[in-house]
Amino acid sequence: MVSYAGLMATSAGLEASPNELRAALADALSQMYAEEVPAYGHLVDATHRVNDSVGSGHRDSDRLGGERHGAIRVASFAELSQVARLFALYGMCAVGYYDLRSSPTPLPVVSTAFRPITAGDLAASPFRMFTSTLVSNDERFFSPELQKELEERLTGRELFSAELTAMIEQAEQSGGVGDAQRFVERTVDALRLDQTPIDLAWFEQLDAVSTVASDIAAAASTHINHLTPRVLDIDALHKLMGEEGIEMIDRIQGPPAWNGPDLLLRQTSFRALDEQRTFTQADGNAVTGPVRVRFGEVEQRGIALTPQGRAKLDEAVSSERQLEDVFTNTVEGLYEAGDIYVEFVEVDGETQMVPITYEDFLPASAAGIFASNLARPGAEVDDVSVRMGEADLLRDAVGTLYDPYQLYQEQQDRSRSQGREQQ
Ligand code: OOG
Ligand code: NI
Repeated sequence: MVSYAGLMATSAGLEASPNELRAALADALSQMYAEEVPAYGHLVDATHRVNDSVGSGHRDSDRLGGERHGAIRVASFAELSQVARLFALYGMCAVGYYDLRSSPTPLPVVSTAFRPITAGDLAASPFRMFTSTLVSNDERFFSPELQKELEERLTGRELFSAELTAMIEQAEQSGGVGDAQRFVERTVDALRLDQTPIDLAWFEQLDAVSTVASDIAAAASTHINHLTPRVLDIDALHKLMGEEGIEMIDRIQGPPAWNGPDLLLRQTSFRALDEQRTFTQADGNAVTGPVRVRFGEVEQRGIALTPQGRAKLDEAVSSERQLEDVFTNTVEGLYEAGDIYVEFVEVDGETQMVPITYEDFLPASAAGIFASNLARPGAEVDDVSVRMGEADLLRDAVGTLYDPYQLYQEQQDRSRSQGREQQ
């Protein structure tokens, strides 16, 4: 049994706000995942140690303790729309479109991230969920026979219990979720790894296409596949975890280290762990076997780049040039060059420039995100290998799909006009 201090206080009669619910969900998921994947608990502990040793001067210090993201994968756009309704009650909106089918290792999914979108809501709890949807009708991955079988097997699959579904409907009608603690618990249950036996032949058929396909579509439901705390010094964390016997992947992904402020997002992970699952064979007998579907990840978040800054970064990385060659290494210089987003904040009567933190993800493929102009339908696509039909299906499923660049730009513009009003 878990209890969430903030929610206990509000359950006396007042409805919990989406910000309170989201903070409670982040906590509850973290507790569940630490129980089920002990190395994750170790990672969170090491992250806090590194953050404490870096000190309290960081612009996001206040929110770091509870900051993390999770990831889930669903089997269809219909399932995505169920998930979107659930996350809406937690104040999480769909932001960004990532087409992972055109990445160097093509995966049969398109993704978005559910997250809070205003500075105030991010400060209250920045919890976000990277959410991928299987594109089961993409013939580059699935033969016509496999497509047919996927459709037959997945039609009618329910990700949520009847109780959670009823709570969502009730909340949408009344504007509140009622028993907040129960709502959070039922949500955690829905996102926990399901132990229903898996049809072995079906699993193997999908696994031959992609391990992502078997994880999504051979199981009875969705599950959190990793949770990622935010660390201020990922190089220190990587070293510390190695010393403490958790084998991380070798590389830190994202922009290379340089002598300027942190940009975008740098991430590293520990390998998925073997976990025993029960499979059923064609003769009805049960066998156990290992699957690798859960892992741990940690990330260091930097400043949000403008489209121009992003293009410069991608160009530097692909041509193996140092970041020092393309960027000025100060916040002021980066802003003046039009490479980053900042906020203007009044401190002791003086206007200060504070960088805006990157709240999104790095698509495995730059093509997907640059080719799609997210919030505006009918955008031109210059990469014909990326089929844009799915961007529209994803947008329809989530209701409103926000463009990350537009959100950062609006935050910057708003802070500038507020500054002017005060003068
Ligand atoms: C999601 C992978 C993406 C990240 O941090 O970039 C992600 C998945 O494996 O389902 O979480
Ligand atoms: Ni992640």
